[in-house]
Amino acid sequence: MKTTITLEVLSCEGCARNVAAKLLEIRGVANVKTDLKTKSATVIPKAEASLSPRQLWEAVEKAGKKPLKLQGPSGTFTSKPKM
Ligand SMILES: [Cu+2]
Repeated sequence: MKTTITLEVLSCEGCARNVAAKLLEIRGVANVKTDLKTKSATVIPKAEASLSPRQLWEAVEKAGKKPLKLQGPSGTFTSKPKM
């Protein structure tokens, strides 16, 4: 199941690429799609992989962006998930 992360700001392709690259570094992530219009990144896991929402949230922060909301199989979060 995919996870969608909405960011405070995502205004150019360079930043979108940077966010996608950080998310792709996480083990178990198969693909990442970004959308400047909705300021979001959608993470598709590899089959059977269950991703840590906290790790995804932190990857966005490492790319210098602020996540506002994360929605995925483990729930909906509006602050950094604990796990
Ligand atoms: Cu940018």
